Amino acid sequence: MNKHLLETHIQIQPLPPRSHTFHFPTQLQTLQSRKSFTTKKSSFCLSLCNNKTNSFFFSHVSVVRSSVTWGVNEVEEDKQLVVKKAYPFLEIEPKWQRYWEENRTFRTPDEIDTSKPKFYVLDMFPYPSGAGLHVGHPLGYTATDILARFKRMQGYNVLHPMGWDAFGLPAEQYAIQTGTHPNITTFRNINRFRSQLKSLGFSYDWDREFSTIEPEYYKWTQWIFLQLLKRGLAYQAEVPVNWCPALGTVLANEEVIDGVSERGGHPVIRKPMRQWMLKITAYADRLLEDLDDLDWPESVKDMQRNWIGRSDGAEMEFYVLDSDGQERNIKITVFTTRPDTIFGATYLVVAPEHTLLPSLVSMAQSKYVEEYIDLASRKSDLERTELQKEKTGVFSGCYARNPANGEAIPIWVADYVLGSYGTGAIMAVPAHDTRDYEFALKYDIPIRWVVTPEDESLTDSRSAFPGQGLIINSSNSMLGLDINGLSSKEAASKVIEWADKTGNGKKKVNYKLRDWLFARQRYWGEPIPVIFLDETGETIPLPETELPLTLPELDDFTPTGTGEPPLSKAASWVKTMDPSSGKPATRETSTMPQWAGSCWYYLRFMDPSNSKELVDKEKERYWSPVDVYVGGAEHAVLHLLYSRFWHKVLYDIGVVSTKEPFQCVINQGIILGEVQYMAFRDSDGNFISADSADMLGEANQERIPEEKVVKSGDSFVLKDNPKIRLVARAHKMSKSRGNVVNPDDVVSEYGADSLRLYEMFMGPLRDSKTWNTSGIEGVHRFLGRTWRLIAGSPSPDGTFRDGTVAIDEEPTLEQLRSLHKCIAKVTEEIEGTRFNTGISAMMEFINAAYKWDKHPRSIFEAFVLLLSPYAPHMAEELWLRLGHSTSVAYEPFPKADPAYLKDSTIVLPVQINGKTRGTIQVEEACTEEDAFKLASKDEKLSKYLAGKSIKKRIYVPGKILNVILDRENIKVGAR
Ligand code: ANZ
Repeated sequence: MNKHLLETHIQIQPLPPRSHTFHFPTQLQTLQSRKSFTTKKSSFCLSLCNNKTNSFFFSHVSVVRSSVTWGVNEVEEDKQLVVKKAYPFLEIEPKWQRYWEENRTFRTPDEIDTSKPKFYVLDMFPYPSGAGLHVGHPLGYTATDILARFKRMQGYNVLHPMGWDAFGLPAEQYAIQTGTHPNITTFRNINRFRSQLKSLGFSYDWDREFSTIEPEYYKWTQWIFLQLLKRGLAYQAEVPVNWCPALGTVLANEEVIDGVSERGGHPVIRKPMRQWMLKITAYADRLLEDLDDLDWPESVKDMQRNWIGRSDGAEMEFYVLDSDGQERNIKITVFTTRPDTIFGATYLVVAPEHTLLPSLVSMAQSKYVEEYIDLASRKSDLERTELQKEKTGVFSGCYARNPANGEAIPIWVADYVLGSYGTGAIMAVPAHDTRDYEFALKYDIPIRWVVTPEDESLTDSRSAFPGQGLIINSSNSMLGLDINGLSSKEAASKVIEWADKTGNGKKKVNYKLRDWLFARQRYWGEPIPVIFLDETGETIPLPETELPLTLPELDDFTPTGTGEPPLSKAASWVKTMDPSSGKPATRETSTMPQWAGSCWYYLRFMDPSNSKELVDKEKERYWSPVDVYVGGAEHAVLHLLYSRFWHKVLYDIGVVSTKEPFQCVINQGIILGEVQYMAFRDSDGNFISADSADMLGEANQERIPEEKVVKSGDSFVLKDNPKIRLVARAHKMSKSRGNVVNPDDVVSEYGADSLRLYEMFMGPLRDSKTWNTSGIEGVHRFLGRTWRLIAGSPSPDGTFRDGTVAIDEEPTLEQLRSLHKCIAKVTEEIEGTRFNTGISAMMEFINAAYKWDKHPRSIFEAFVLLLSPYAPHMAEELWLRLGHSTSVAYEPFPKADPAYLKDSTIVLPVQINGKTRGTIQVEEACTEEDAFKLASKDEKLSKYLAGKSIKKRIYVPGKILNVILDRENIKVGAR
């Protein structure tokens, strides 16, 4: 069991005139392991723990004259839990969650006043895994919740929904292992996720909740597929897949690790299979161009740009030669981004899967080429293109003619050229491409320099020069091509122009982006709404009226062994009939990939129960686009690119009104586990400093508990021996490291408001941060202080009374200033999604307010509203206690009054009988009476005023105070 901490609030009456030191009984200590505590304050707060019993307790202190006595009551864990917390969150949090649920406080009605502005704030909806929520989830969810609550209070119509991305591999794998139907597992997990989210007080409109596995939802996913099919954007092709012969199944990329199956470690090969593809490449340019106007992290935009990978270059034709050196009727088209280097092309390479290869290979070389092709089929594209990997290849036995200089150059087969990119063939220019250079050296192929750097000093014949420069050795008068002396750029244009004219090639734009492989040989996914006529094999899309095509019940999810998807086992479902002709037909048995359901869910939230349309047009026009979309950086490419693609198709067919789905995307950072401190020991078992331990292996490391560590300058050292430096490291939370923090535990120990506040206070939303338990204790203490300041201290038995300590009195200028500064800062920081600094502003306010004698209600009311997006449970309870009967959710968010934001103390000149005798520092809006009082107290001015009778005061606020004394006084003064 963890050592339990208790924060206890202590009030001392009467106010101690001087500081007191409290010595704790031996078994108690403060959080900082202090044995005593000194304070001048009349009330304070301590976090204490009992080292011996590890039990909870609460304590009270009383000051009798100058002696202090401690009373310590140890209590059992369960009985007094509520009493012992900084404030009664265990009572108020479930109470308000119930209230919100019963009153459907956060429901966004279907029919809304569309004259009001809208705000659509969305979380990337989770896959409900068996592990439940981890503390990383609430990071983004709290941020969006603060925005949602803030905007509601500012009068926006807010759409803040939640749902489940529920198809996917883990549920199916679990089904294979245990026989539990994925439906059961998925719903169980969803229920757990939902109740966890509710326990954190997120203001989702739960009436709009859905999951992607509901037929009412995937009906429309299937409908979109049919639209894609209609427009030629869905097609079938033979595509290589990861085939594992031993498991008899196709594997997803993530199930293949280093060429073997993750499960069982069996070899995996690439095997062509008939697959559904989506033509995302048709949208490559629009996906690229429209990125510019989005308010997304630049890094994400760049990742998308690289993924789309537009390359401007040319396709060049190389005629294949027969053994006599005569041109055959076959040409190899290569893609190059450097047409300026064509005179340096000393060989060609075709990918092992190039379709022309069989017609090129000479008899003598065919055996080697076949072996090589077999070897290459076992490697992934990534392995093949890794720069560090040694290049391999075989000679095809055949030559081609370089169109620029007429030379016969050898054709090689090498796997560093991919069949899936460009034309699957390259002109190799070893002098100017590092891969080609390495290959040419290895196989003794000529290297010809055709570009020189403009800066001659960069010339180095021991490596390739891949840069741009001035062209040399590049002229052929017979063919009419001379590019010598031109810059690379000019030369490239000239070569393209020449090639176009002579039929040797043309300009070409290529994309890295591939069409999207849209079929999975899996059970737990959306069925693809297509049938094949038994007679002719013709592909027939299901009529839209037949949707949804529901997933059949299946008890056996194991692979078929033939590569056929598990759905082929549902014989009565598979055998069907073409609804229009009545002819026997067979259903498609592959399902859609997990990405499908998450491609368009944000649209469905706008109109979740529409059975006639995917989304009602008017609703879509009002709510689109999503204003803020928050989620993990791991979705920077695929999910965001796929949904942008679908969105653009839906735009083209008039279903949506905006070109882009998500105006602003924010990636929340990762939460790493608590920092771990490692010490090193030498071979004799003695501690050695971390700087001298580089050469030691893991075996000599030892984890040191935090309490034995102190900070010294920039490093951490052993408390007992500061010469020993330690290594401090934070790791990703993982079960195997045992550093996973479960949000449920945090909620039961500190409350949801503390968790929410802590996750926002840890640091900027977008940064990665480390978990730190004392950090959560810090924000929990802040909430406790806030509570006591407004609701009052607990009675000696630890219970809190109803109501508040606020009084109905006009606030002072100082109080208004503190409040409005806080309002301005909190507002600005929420708008800038800098939630951590917003919290600091609230902490400063509470610190200032602790010094006040009186606590006007109006000040606290405004503060509670400011706090409410962050700590909504506490805010609701305090709002109620401040005398309100409705939720804070739709109360107007306080507005900062600029009048209180200026630092408005001024230096006011004071005249006595028209002569300036000194100055006083006053508030700009200071009254005449206050200014006069200050002047009378001023050391210099009091000499002129003390004991004098005043005839008149002339006060111009902000300008001057003139005091006219009685004549009598003048005489006296003159004497
Ligand atoms: C000749 C050349 C000379 C090239 C030179 C580069 C430098 P990106 O920017 O990625 O589009 N290439 C073309 N198709 C390929 C394939 N299927 N597999 C592997 N490499 C391929 O790069 C295009 C360049 O990559 C092309 O330009 C080609 O090599 C190579 F000094 O052609 B280059």
